[in-house]
Amino acid sequence: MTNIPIEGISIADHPSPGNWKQYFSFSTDHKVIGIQYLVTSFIFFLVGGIFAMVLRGELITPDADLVDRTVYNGMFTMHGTVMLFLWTFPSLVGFANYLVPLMIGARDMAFPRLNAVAFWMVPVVGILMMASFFVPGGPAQAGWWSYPPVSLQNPTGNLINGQVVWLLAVAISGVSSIMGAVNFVTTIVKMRAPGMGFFRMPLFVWAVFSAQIIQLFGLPALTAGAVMLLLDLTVGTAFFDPSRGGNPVMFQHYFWFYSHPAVYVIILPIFGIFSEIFPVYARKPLFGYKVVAVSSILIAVVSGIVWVHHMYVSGTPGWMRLIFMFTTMFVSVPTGIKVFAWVATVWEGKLRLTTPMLFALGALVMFVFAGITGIMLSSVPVDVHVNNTYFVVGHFHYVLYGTVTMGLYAAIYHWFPKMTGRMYQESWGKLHFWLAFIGTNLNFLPMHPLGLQGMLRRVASYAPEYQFWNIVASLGGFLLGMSTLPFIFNMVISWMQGEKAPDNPWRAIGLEWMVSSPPPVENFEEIPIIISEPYGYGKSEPLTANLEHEHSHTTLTSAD
Ligand code: HEM
Ligand SMILES: [Cu+2]
Repeated sequence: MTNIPIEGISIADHPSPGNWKQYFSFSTDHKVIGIQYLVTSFIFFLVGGIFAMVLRGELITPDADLVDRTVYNGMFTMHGTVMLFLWTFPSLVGFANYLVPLMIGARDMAFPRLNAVAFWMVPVVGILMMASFFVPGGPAQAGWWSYPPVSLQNPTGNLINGQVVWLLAVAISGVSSIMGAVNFVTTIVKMRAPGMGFFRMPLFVWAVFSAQIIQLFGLPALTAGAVMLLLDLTVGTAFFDPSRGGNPVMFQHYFWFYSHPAVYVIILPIFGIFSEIFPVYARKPLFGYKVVAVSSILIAVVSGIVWVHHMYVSGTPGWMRLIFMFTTMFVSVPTGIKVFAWVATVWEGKLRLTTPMLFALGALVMFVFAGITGIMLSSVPVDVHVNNTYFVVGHFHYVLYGTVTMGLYAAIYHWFPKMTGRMYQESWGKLHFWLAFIGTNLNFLPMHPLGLQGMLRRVASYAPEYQFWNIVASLGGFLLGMSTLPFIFNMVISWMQGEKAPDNPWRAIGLEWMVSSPPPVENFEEIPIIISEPYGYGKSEPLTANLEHEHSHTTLTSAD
């Protein structure tokens, strides 16, 4: 047995899998940390969801009658913040943690302790965010992007106020993400098993790699912007305060220089999940593997030069708007290539419409829709018209719910047997899918006509003619809220007493499916030697030279 030393960890650090107490400990096992991220972020997803229910409750009627306007402002700010910083980012980091070492044939991440520290900062961020409800004046109210001068207002005059707490939390979350990025990039570059060249890496690993490179280059800008805003608020500097000679538009540059690429930090791993899931349930190799791999990197690079599309109406000169309009439209090239590759993969495949596949297909359909409205928004004349309206809210919820959250669900169901050693209930999974799919469209489709008719975002009241579509949207929102119930029920019951999962229940090809469910503490008894490309469905060569090939053989030889 080749024993590859791993910095700072020994078997003694890892309690045996299946012991629930380890999830509350400072574990350095990437699999424990992965599940810690996933469960923590899901709890915050529910919190963000409750805020969403309040928003939709308020918007059933044209008047601001359910909650006070300031409460409404706090609610949409915290809803957006929690959903982004405490649900999508950490849950994807959770999957990356769990899967990357397994998929590249490593025993753990490069820096296991750093990994654990990065994770434990997430509950700190969450608790700070929630604590902001209890400071005088309540939580931040300036929207998830906290533009000055609104974010500099500090109506209560207290030094400790919701906006300060918000900025602190965002800065800590930034530090945690930078730690994670260093760890992922090092792990993927340095810890791949023998034979696993870059062009033999699964596409989820490519996606995480590209996404984490964005984190490394972009996060310093956001963190700097947040710290400067914090200084303006607390010690009286005037970087962004126009009344004292500061430049508020400068903040928008700091913010979007990171936060546009950040949407790719979120979406790239989802693309990676699509690329893992479609071949398994279509029983076909992924179409155009190399091109899909390279387009992840291309998306990451181009995403760095499009940020001004969020600032078309911030006094940006015409020539600059034109340049950024073209760079933005260019992102659709590598993205379109991927969509084409997935469609070609499922095309004429022998589809198995299990829950993960349903979620992945549903998410792909909604991504295509979001892509169309996205290209519309990239066009200056269209954006000038619908900027700050519900059209934008509709567009990004098709991305963030329709694609990202649905894609996350696909991943949860797909890897649930591997992570827990138990099977989930298929019928509950399908019920969950249909409720979520119908709910998403009912909730977010009406936002497009509303936006085109001129309904502004971030308002607690609106003109009566907008009421019809708002009622439909609210019904969809409540349906979405309810759709989480069969999911939670399924996960809890199945984890406790589901049927025992075999090592490879989906007859998938990949290193993670060649080890037991759940995998042993050190992942691989013997480090695998990779001898073929991933996604060899329907081909006959085995994936590794040394591990047991039984699973891959059964998959490869049976044509189904
Ligand atoms: C049941 C599910 C959801 C419902 C009903 C919902 C509803 C809403 C509504 C009504 C707004 C607009 C508030 C306003 O402008 O007045 C909003 C904003 C937002 N939502 Fe959601 N949402 C849901 C899920 C999500 C998810 C899953 C994410 C991200 C992963 C997300 C991210 C955001 C963001 C970033 C904003 C912008 C906040 C701001 O304007 O600062 N939402 N949501
Ligand atoms: Cu953008």
